[in-house]
This record gives sequence, C-alpha cells and structure tokens, in this order.
Amino acid sequence: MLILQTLENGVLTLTLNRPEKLNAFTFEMVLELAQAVEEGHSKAQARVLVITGAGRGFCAGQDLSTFSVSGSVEETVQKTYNRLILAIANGDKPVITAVNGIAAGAGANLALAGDIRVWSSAARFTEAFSSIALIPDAGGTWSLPRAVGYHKAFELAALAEVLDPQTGLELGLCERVFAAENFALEVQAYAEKIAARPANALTLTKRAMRAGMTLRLEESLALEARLQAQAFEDPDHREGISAFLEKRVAVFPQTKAL
Ligand code: T3D
Repeated sequence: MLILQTLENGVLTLTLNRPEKLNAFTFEMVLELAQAVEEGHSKAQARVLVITGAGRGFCAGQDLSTFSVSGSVEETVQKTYNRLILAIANGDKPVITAVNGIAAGAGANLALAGDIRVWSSAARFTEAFSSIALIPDAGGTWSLPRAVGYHKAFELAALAEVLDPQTGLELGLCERVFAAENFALEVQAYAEKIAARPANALTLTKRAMRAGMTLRLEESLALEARLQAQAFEDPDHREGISAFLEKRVAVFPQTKAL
C-alpha cells in the first residue's frame, strides 16, 4: 500500500508510505493519494483529513530514480499532481498537511496545499525544483507567492534553500510547529479539535475563502451572503446560539457533510 489510511474520532489520516525513499512520489502514488483524498471528502465518518508521511520524511517530491514520462509531460502533470492539489482545494472537508520531516519539490508544494499546515520540529522545506532545472509544480507557483509574496517566493524557488520550522513559521508556510517526539499524537489531538467544530460552517468557510483568493471584493461579498444564508439554516447554528444563551459548551456532533 502506497497510502495508508486510518480513521479515528472523525480524523481520516492518509500516510504516504515509501519511508525508505522519504516518501518520494511515483505517479501511481500521486494517483492513489488523489483518490484517497477525493473519497475522504465523501466519507460520512471523516470530518477532517490529515496528510502525513511514514518514517523520517514527509515527501521528497517526484521519485527521481524511476522518473520517466511516456507521452506528454503536460498531460501527465495535469492527470497526477493537478488532480491531487485540486482534490485538496475543492473538497468540502478541511485538510491538514502534517509535515513530519523533509518536504522537497512536489512534497513541499503538497505541504503548502493543506487548509492548515502543521510542521514537526524535525520538518524541513525546500523548493528543490530548480536544482534539477524544473519549475515548481503541484501548485507551487500559485500557493507560494500567496503565502510569502512574490519576491520571497521567487527567491525560494531560485535558490532551493532548505528551511527550518522557525523560518517556516516566520514566513507563513505553516501555522503550528509541534515537537518531533510527540508529533503524531499532537497532530491527532489538533485534528480532533478541528473535527469537533461545526462541519458545515467549516465547509462553507473553506469554499468562501478558497474562492475569495481569486475573486474581486464585490464577488466575494456576494458569495459570503449566499453561503451565510446556508449556514443560517444549519442545526449547528441553532446549537451554537443555544449553547451561548445557556452558558454551556456547544456540541456539534450531528452535522452531515454538505
Ligand atoms: O513531470 C513531472 O511531473 C516532474 C515533476 C517534478 C516534481 C518534483 O518533485 S521535482 C523535485 C524532486 N525532488 C528532489 O529533487 C529532492 C531530491 N532529494 C534530496 O534532495 C534529498 O534526498 C533530501 C533533501 C530530500 C533529503 O536529504 P537527506 O540527506 O535527508 O536524505 P538522502 O540520503 O538524500 O535520501 C534518503 C534516501 O531517499 C536515499 O536513498 P538511498 O541512497 O538510501 O537508497 C535517496 O536517494 C532517496 N531519495 C530522496 N529523495 C528522493 C529519493 N529517491 C528518489 N527520488 C527522490 N526525490
């Protein structure tokens, strides 16, 4: 199995499983992960998806030892990496990329693709592409400038320097850093916190914010109004209000995926 799957307390964890190669991607593996993400978004019991790596690496990017493209490179990238990145961005559920070790090349851009990015203190990040004279793919030319601004993004791509977690935090490449020793447990606990939030509200927030990254203000405001009308109709909204008025903690257990 190139991708391992576990489901615990609403958290579906997808683990890249080629540890001896630092989870470098074969195209078969990218497709298996893309399919697992697509199916995860439709799994009723899954409220949050986590993508992480087995062993000491997160993902070392494309496997360079078996790398060969028969046919069109453009089509291959479209069918593999693009499908994966779109499955993460367009799916209804929050996706957490949990970067346990080195994230290089397409692995770095997979790390960036999550709705929330958490790193281990052992994580490292490098836009390795230019070292083999390629351009960042797997969404890197879109996500990296949005994360750090154009100029820093260009420098990261040009130099392919290896970044540590402190720099990752400062640059906005990740939201949290957890100690390497407890990383899997910390990620599970953190993901369960997200899973306990109102699922439909998070789905609608994801839709509005993802769309907002490319919309004009007027369009974003119109979309917010439309999606807010949907959120208003959700039982979770009534539960949130009741809990506030009754001075108790809200519970959002019954929410169905939209
Ligand atoms: O058409 C297309 O779709 C092209 C798409 C391209 C997308 C890309 O991702 S391009 C970028 C590809 N990735 C890289 O260039 C990174 C290559 N790897 C490295 O630079 C280093 O391995 C790391 C910085 C990631 C980690 O270094 P280190 O010293 O911690 O580990 P290591 O000893 O180099 O690697 C451990 C093993 O993993 C080693 O195997 P061995 O010698 O023990 O049998 C190494 O060869 C293997 N490995 C690491 N990365 C890859 C890999 N094997 C194949 N492909 C890799 N990318």
